This record gives sequence, C-alpha cells and structure tokens, in this order.
Amino acid sequence: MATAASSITAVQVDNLHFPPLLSSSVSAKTYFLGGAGVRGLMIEGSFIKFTGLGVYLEDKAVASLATKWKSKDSEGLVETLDFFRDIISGGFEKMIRCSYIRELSGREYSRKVMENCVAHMKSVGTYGEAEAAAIERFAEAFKSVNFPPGASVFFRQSPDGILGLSFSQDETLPANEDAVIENKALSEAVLETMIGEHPVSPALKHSLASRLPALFNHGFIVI
Ligand code: HCC
Repeated sequence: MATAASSITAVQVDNLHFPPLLSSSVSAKTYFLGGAGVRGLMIEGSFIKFTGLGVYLEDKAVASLATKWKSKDSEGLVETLDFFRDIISGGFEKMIRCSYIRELSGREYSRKVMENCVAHMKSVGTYGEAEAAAIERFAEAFKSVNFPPGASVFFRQSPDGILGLSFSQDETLPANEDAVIENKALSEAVLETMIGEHPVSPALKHSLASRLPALFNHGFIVI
C-alpha cells in the first residue's frame, strides 16, 4: 500500500486535531495533510472562530505540483493565486475536512458555503442549470444534519468532477458517503471558496504555502 512521508506533521486548530494522514475506504486512497487553518468571522469587532478546515491531498499531488512550484518559497507561494488554483483543479483527489468549533446547523452552514460557491461560479461563468441542480442536491444533503463542536463534514473532491459528502460526529472519516454529487464546477468551487481568490480561510492558505515547499524539495519519502 502506498503510504505517505514520515516528515508530514499534524496541525492543531483550536481544539481540533488534524492528523498527518487520512485513509478512505470509499476511494481506497491515503491522503496527507497539505495544511489546516481556522475559518472565523468578524462579529462586532471580534474574531469569532467557527470552523477548522483541513485540506488532505492524494500522494501524487506532490509530484504534480512540484514541477511548476518547487522554485518558489512559502512567502512567494502564499501570494500566488495560480498555485492555489493548481491545487484546486489539479489531477489528484482532495479530501477537505471541515470541523466545527461552534455549533452550526446544516442549514446555517450550507447556506454560507452555497452563497460563496454560487457567487464564484457566476463570476467565472460556470453557473448553469446543471450547477443549480447540484446546489439543490447540496442543500438537501445538509437539510437535517446538525454539527455540534467537534463534528465534521468531509468533502471528497475527485478530479473527474465528483463531490462526495460525509457527515461525522467526530474527527473521523465515516466508511460511507452521505451524498455523491456529480458536478465538476461545484466540486471545485467548494475548495476555491476556501483557498482561492476570496478565501474564507487565509490561515489555511498560509498553512499550505508553508508546508508544501519542503515536500516539493525533499521529495516524497515513501515509508
Ligand atoms: C465556504 C466554506 C466554508 C465555510 C464558508 C464558506 C465555513 C463556514 C462557517 O463559510 C460558518 C460560520 C458562521 C455561519 C455559517 C457558516 O467554514 O453562520 O465556502
């Protein structure tokens, strides 16, 4: 079995722990932690932390990204939208874990995510009938779930345009997916809204940009 580099560390976001590796029985893949960061909102002048977001990448992401980006350092990468766009649309699978610091209902959470995704798709011209239908399925999937602190939603974004959703009461990845939505524009928009041009988590972008160069330059140590 292909496993990941021993040099990859865990990340702590508030009380949430993001382990270095994640295995999925759905995809039969192992992912490594690219980075993790907090998503908060300024409410009446104070920064309120709502969720912790972690981006896990399929092993082959390192080789795929290194060719173009290995000569840039962390400070350069964090400012480079094209680098994040290559993560978002690269030909490797991503598993995004969103864990809750504050309790949110599925409706509250999905409303915000959908708003951002629709705005992005409209701005790049990919929002059409198929995307509107995919958004409806997304809303439906979140309709009757609740996320107390510590619960998680996992988004599996495959390069062929599949978005898998798994709801968990803790930090662990469930054995089965709760919904599978086939729509490439929406699957990419979820990650775009987190680490793209108008990111909900600049901290996550910093984490990715600070961790990935070591892997690009020292290679991927298979253990
Ligand atoms: C996204 C992805 C993730 C989030 C988002 C947009 C997120 C949301 C948290 O907003 C949140 C905070 C307060 C609320 C509802 C949701 O992590 O009332 O594209």
